[in-house]
Amino acid sequence: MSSKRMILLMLLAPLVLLAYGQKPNIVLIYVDDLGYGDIGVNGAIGVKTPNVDALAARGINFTDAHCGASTCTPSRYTLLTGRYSFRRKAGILQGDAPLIIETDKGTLPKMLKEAGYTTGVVGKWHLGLGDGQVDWNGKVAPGPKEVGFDYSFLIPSTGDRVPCVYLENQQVVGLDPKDPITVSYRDVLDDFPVGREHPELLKQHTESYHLGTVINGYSRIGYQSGGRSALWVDEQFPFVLTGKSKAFITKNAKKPFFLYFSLHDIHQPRVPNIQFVESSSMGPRGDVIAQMDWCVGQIIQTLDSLKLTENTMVIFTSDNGPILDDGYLDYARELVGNHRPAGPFRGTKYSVYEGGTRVPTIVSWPGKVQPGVSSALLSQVDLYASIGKLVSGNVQDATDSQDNLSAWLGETERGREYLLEEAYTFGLRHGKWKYIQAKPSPVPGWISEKYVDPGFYPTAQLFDLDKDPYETNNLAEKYPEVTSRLSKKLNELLNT
Ligand code: NG6
Ligand code: CA
Repeated sequence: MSSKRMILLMLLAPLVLLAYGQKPNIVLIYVDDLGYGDIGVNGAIGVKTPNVDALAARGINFTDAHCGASTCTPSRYTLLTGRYSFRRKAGILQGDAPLIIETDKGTLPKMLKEAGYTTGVVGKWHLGLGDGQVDWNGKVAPGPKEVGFDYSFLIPSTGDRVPCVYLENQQVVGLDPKDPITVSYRDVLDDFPVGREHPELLKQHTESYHLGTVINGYSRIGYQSGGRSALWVDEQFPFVLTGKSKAFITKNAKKPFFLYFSLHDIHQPRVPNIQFVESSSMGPRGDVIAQMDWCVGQIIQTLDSLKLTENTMVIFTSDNGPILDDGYLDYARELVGNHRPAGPFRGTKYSVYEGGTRVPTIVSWPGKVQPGVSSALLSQVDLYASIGKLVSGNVQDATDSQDNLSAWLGETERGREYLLEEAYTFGLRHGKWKYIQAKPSPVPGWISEKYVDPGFYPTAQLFDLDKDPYETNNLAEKYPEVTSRLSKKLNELLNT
């Protein structure tokens, strides 16, 4: 080809893209522990969420969409890999655990990167870092970069676990090399006070599991020494994380980007900034829902002001169902009133009942998606293959991920035929049926202390969700064929 023709083609390429629709930006807002009923559009009573409600008004509100599992690490593993977490035996990770995502396999961010996207993650990670022994004083790898993110700004594990520092592009932010960081989940490090010995220092008391290192008045799981100049201040999370997300969007406004904004809220310790204290009638848990809503509003405003709204797909959802008492004494149970965190559903975080995984899910893309409500049966495991379809990406190793793009875009209400619900036992959805496998073992102590019902039962459970959305009437014996058919199907799935 002559060089003149080549230059002409290069000049025309952007025009062709414009005519056929540019690749949309994708912003995934991932809230922590937000229940189905915790947002206004789904019936929240104790708190207002005007920004989330506005997002729902200009998008689709899904009433039967699920995260991969009823806890954080497994859900996030499934979201980013398109693979069920049982395959990886993924459980809730401690803050010094190695990276759980296989670096030699395909992931959602890697696929998007290959398709021309700039990819970024801001906020809670909780997928492990490093390959065994992490040295927090150097480059911490493997991590987000090796999973496919060009940029990362992280809470490395959870807000209630050490280390209590941010990592930007896999290096601790603001670390003084003269005060190096050590982390242990076994040995008591007493550089900082420890909650077990110094309850008088705590802003919120906790059960025994969270009585490790005290930082900023909150004791955490695990022990940390050093890193004084790098410590986070929990009350600043909404501003720091939203600020980094806004900066990422602004910096990449002119090319397609994927932002995975993984909020700390509404996980514990629930520590609203003073600006949000008493903004709900439910104490700290309601106040951090309002705080989360503010963060969402900031992202939407940023997209609007950069004129990106029409060409940005915003997905708003959560990593697992709600929990009132997860350890810290913040009176969430006492102050909840008539508000129902899981909406009309039974179960919570840690539970196999619907409340464990049926989470708020909104997709907004004003240039493409018609506003409405959809009851399509959807799982976050499918986002990898579905987004892959949208961007004509090279989807790899997404063993369990199905292309359900039409349902995610509201073009059909036909979603999954079968849907796996992972918790401390397994559930399978098919049409109106919900099957839960028998789990005769006793509920572990740390779960039973939390007033949650994980769904353990000595025999199989079967519910007709059309008639009984709250899963009260076990029909397993009444419909033995359905029970055995779904039991067989679930076993097949768990063994392939
Ligand atoms: C549990 C913690 C809980 C919370 C959870 C992680 C105990 C007894 N409980 O192990 O407090 O931190 O892990 O939550 O240690 S999640 O949303 O990240 O899955
Ligand atoms: Ca969570």
